[in-house]
Amino acid sequence: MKKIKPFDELIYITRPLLPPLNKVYKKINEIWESKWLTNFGEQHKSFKTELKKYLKVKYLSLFCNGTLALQLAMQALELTGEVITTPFTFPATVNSLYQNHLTPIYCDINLKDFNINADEIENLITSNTSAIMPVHVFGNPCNIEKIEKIANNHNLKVIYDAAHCFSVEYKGKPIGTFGDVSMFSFHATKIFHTIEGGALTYNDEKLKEKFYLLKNFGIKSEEEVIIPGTNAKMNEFQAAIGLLNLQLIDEEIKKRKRLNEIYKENLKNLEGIKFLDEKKDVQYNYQYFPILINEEKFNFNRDQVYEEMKKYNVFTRKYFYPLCIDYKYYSRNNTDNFPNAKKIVKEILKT
Ligand code: T4K
Repeated sequence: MKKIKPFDELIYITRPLLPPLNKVYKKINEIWESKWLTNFGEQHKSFKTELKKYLKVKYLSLFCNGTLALQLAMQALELTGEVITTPFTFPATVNSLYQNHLTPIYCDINLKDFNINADEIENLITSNTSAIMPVHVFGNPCNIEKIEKIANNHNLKVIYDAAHCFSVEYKGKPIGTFGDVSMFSFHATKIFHTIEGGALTYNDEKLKEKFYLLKNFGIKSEEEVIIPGTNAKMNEFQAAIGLLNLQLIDEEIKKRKRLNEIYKENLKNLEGIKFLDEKKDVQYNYQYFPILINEEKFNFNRDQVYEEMKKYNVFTRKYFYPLCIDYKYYSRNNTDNFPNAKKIVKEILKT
């Protein structure tokens, strides 16, 4: 058998999209000239306009990161009591509920796309439930129709954690147009980024002012502070990187689509390795390529593959392990209620 040499360069799960340095210098120069570094300057204004067009959404507000955006979305929608969400996600989703003194009620995921199992949501609704917060895990849209129907029937709000979903479309509609609010993360590890950053998209104009106040200390004017907001503004440098990366994103998605095809072609006949099927009515962004490793069939378990790949300088991740097993804010609930999530966190490997 041919011996494989370790890669000379370290291969990480993700590398940030980097615009050409000369263009970055030009942008910094513009910011310097303007002497306006943060608090809704020209870069912020242009980025917001361009991004809104790109994402094809009605309303959009920018934030310094996705986590604070999510926390403030919950405040703006005035959520109370219990929120039904998924145990299979990054800690930011669930932590945001705790930050707002809301109780997460975990609904198990389905094994097909690792998203919340919409068929189980209704059983978890009580008189204390105020919202559903699904996550479109790894850029795969949830069962949107069913979730919206349940929300309408029970008068619940829906906040989608769309952190992985930049530019994704479902049945020809932009993903950010569903639910009451969707949150996008623009962290450096995301396919589209502003170093750190995030956005909320929504259809209700009334939320626009609320988001502005919540991220800007609640200041309405020089002489009026009307709510106890925080500081979650996107600064000019973040917005400038966003503008530059918007010029690169379509090419990047094409590149990742091609890589996805190459992975699939090479892994398709390996027994014990499974990857996600593409849904016909989704336009993906190909940000991640998660695989499931079935130890019995593959002869090695996920952790062994993870360690072995490190020897070749390939650094995969076990997202979202060990969250719903070890993280006390999950296990405090009865973890027997989400067997599928517990199974997937032991088999998943992201490249
Ligand atoms: N909801 C969901 C479902 C999310 O996945 C996230 C974030 C959020 C909410 C919250 O959004 P933000 O507040 O972050 O906007 C990373 C990211 O920090 C996090 O944003 C992301 N999800 C999560 C899935 O991944 P870590 O702890 O795994 O990142 P880290 O530092 O280990 O980086 C991963 C790899 O990327 C490294 O091995 C090397 C490479 N890397 C990383 C950075 C930061 C680079 O090559 N360059 C870099 O600058 O969380």
